[in-house]
Amino acid sequence: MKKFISLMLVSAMTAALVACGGGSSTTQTTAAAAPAAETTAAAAAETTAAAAAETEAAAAETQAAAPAAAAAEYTILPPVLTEPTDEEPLGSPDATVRFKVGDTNAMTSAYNQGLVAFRKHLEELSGGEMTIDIYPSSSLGNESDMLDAVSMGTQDMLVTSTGPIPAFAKSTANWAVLDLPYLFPSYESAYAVLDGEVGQQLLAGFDGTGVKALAFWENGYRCTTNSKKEIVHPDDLKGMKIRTMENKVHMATYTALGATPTAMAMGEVFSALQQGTIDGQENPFSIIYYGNKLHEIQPYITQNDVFYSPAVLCISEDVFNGLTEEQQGWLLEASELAKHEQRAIERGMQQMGRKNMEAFGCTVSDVDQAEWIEATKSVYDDASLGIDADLLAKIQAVTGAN
Ligand code: EAX
Repeated sequence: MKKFISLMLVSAMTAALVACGGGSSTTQTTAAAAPAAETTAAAAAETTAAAAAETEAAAAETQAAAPAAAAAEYTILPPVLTEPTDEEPLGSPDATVRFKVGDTNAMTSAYNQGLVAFRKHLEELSGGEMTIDIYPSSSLGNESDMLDAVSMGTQDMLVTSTGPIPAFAKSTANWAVLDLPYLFPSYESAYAVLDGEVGQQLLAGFDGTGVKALAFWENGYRCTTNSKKEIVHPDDLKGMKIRTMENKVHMATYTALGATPTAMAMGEVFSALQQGTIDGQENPFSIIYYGNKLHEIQPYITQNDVFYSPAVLCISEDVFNGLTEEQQGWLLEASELAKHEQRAIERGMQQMGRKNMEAFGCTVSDVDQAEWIEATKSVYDDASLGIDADLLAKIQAVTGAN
């Protein structure tokens, strides 16, 4: 069964690659100030081929709108529009070098489908010597505890959102810039920044902390859900208790929007929503629907895309340094290869998640984004958040946004 499932995933990816143009992926070398074409076109994208055509159209638009600033080279695979399966958490029993990887979402989530792709590459590259065992659904703890455990070497690896990173170490405090609302106007602009110089600078901030940050994966565009009423305008959030990550910038953003933010680890969110101690929360559809089934108790979902949320694949520095150079090479290569696939899986889940939640009977609302950008602008000037102005300027030079 496990073989069959991984074969399905591989063939979906191969189909996606072929649809994108003769087996090669699309590589962009320009910055993207384009609108979030994939989000608006989500409803129309029925097939991988259609999605590939859209990606190309978006790329053409991107080229036309590219600002002069230097941007990274990035690869974008078309979204994977195949429903995820419940994968086997444990890697091949024959592997002799195996790492425990923790995260906060179910096996059907974008993080774990990405980890399955990573594991496939790692097992193949190492000739079966290396693998990972996945510990999903907060089974090793919440993100900030896992980050600490990886830094102390008591846990090998994790995939985490940026949530706990600014507070993790002095040298990672500048990651707060990535949590700003409406920072990345499109997936392409996020990839151009994160796969470029700025991304490298941020990943290097982990050096010496006990954690090695391997690559930027994707959590996705975060949207608000609640149990009370339809939300279309920021004003509709007035007085609502919304769970955010334990992250100062996200909390300040929800305060600016008029809500009462309550910081909480993901593992506690479902029961807090169920008990009514909070009215709502915010996350990408891949997590709301596939990762944590929050739609079952949150009938109102607003596609307001407040934050583009990156994820990071991390390994303990001690564990990494204990590997041979060849093993380190396989690990790095697998994490880069899986990065593009994981992002494609996540983008597919954002599209499919919306449709599935509509079919489930949820009210899924769109917004006038300009209104939300205006309502959250003050967060950029909040001196208490410690946003690195130089880094912000570098990001905006690539995205073309301000
Ligand atoms: O990293 O806590 C959150 O809302 C995160 O998006 C989730 O745990 C995945």
